[in-house]
Amino acid sequence: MTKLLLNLEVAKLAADDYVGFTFFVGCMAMMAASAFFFLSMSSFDKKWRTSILVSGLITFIAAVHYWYMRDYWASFAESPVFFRYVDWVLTVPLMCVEFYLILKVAGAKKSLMWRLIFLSVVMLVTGYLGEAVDRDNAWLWGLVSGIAYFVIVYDIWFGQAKKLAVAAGGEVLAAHKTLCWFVLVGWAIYPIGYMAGTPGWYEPIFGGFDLDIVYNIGDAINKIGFGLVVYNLAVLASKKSEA
Ligand SMILES: *C/C=C(C)/C=C/C=C(C)/C=C/C1=C(C)CCCC1(C)C
Repeated sequence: MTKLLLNLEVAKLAADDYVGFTFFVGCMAMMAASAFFFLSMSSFDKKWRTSILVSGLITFIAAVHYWYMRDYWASFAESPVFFRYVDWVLTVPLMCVEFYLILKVAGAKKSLMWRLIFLSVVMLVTGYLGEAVDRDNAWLWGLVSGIAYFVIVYDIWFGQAKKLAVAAGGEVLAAHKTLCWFVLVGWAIYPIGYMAGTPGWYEPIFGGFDLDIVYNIGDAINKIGFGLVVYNLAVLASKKSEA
């Protein structure tokens, strides 16, 4: 009976619980961003609606996971590694889909999308193995994950995706470039969180950071920021086709 009552209570959030705080704010921010993307959808040209829908799905999936992660942290004061990676393995491939969707105007093929999705899944599965399954070899899994990450960076900055962006030109090229910066700089936040939260030679350098705070900041920047870049592209491109 006591247990049941406890489960129904709202968990306390201590004033100095910065991890709990970032989970809470992250959850709200993802919800707000989802409402924003979904409600704005109908104001765009048909061909941009799927891109905006995907932006909203990314923040919505994150909002649901943040709801659980916030609760998990409040209940156990432990890193919600499992929920974290389930969130990522759903949302990061959707970010790869965004690249494909905006480059479709220049004739992007599905093979480009699947290649990026495959690389992102390799990056995340190896990250999970290092963080949750085989922590003694975290540096090795992190390295493999990092290689997959660099191939993604290379592909979008210099590979086929770049060529398509150049062919599309205009605001598509500009949006592609901004998304490339998100992947190069924004996504580089995650390996810092990983090194802060797993054992390895890098501990003395990154040990002072908290894995969850770093990941939560990274998610807010990347998921909402990514979505806004696509939103901005849709605004500019829809305006143009009206004129
Ligand atoms: C919305 C969530 C996003 C954009 C998550 C991105 C995650 C990464 C780019 C993670 C990368 C990692 C490495 C490059 C090496 C260490 C292990 C990871 C999985 C943290």
